[in-house]
Amino acid sequence: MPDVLEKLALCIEKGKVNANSSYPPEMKDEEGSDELTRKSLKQGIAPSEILAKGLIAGMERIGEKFRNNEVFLPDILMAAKALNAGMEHLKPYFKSGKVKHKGTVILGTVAGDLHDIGKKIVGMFLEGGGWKVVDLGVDAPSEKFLGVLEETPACAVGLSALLTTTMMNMEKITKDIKAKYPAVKVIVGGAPLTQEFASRIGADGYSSDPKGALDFLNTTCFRPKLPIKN
Ligand code: B1M
Repeated sequence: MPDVLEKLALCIEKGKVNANSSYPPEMKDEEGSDELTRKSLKQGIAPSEILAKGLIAGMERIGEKFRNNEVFLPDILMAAKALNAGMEHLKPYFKSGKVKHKGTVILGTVAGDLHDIGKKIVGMFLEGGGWKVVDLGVDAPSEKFLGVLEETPACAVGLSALLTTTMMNMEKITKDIKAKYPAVKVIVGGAPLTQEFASRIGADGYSSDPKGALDFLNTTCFRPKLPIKN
């Protein structure tokens, strides 16, 4: 793996945002995720590789430490800040802007849940794949999804949850959407979910990763207009 990606993953793990940030003290004056993401792009490393091997790899490491009680919430927040700084540089590469929108998808982290890093990454992939994404942010209840659907016709809704407690809220949201908008497809995802859970709550699709969510939309919701032959 390129050295710069290893350093980038370390910056995420340690919560080092940029060269000016004094946190963490042991990395004072060193480059942070801001500079290293730019450097990786300059070196010609693919944005998807920077995302997977730098940004997400670092977040997985700190997540593992959190699970083992080796770090605490403020450390996780700094890691999330560092990851967001890097993601800002990758966004333009995922939003190609050249493709005509295939349709609209509404995306949100469900009620009670404040985790949005994974959902933002899914959003970036979908935009890069030609979909218009309306991101409702975090802690979104049924009413928020229904309110937006009323104003913005969308072919699909993507729900994200990272907590075993909040994934339970997906069932009500899915049922409420299906009751009012039966044609709208609902796809769910997030670390604690499974295909079995998704099927049980009545979702149309499940994916453990952004690529799967894009594939679902492309195969289930996208109807390319065929040229009319005379
Ligand atoms: Co929290 N947290 N957290 N946390 N946090 C987890 C999820 C946890 C597993 C940590 C642990 O114990 N090891 C644990 C959940 C345990 C459980 O329920 N089983 C946990 C906990 C307990 C909590 C709190 C309750 C802690 C507390 O207060 N005591 C609290 C809850 C707050 C709340 O939501 N109400 C809390 C808070 C936070 C922070 C705010 C500090 C921060 C979130 C910051 C933010 O998002 N802006 C945070 C973080 C960062 C994490 C970990 C460390 C990392 C999550 C992450 O961003 N991963 C996480 C531990 C871990 O995952 N290792 C943890 C990187 C991201 C790229 O992956 O989000 O999985 P992920 O997204 C992936 C896939 O899941 C998928 O694609 C994404 C990209 O690859 N995907 C979809 C996601 N959504 C999708 C939707 C799709 C398709 C695919 O279709 C629509």
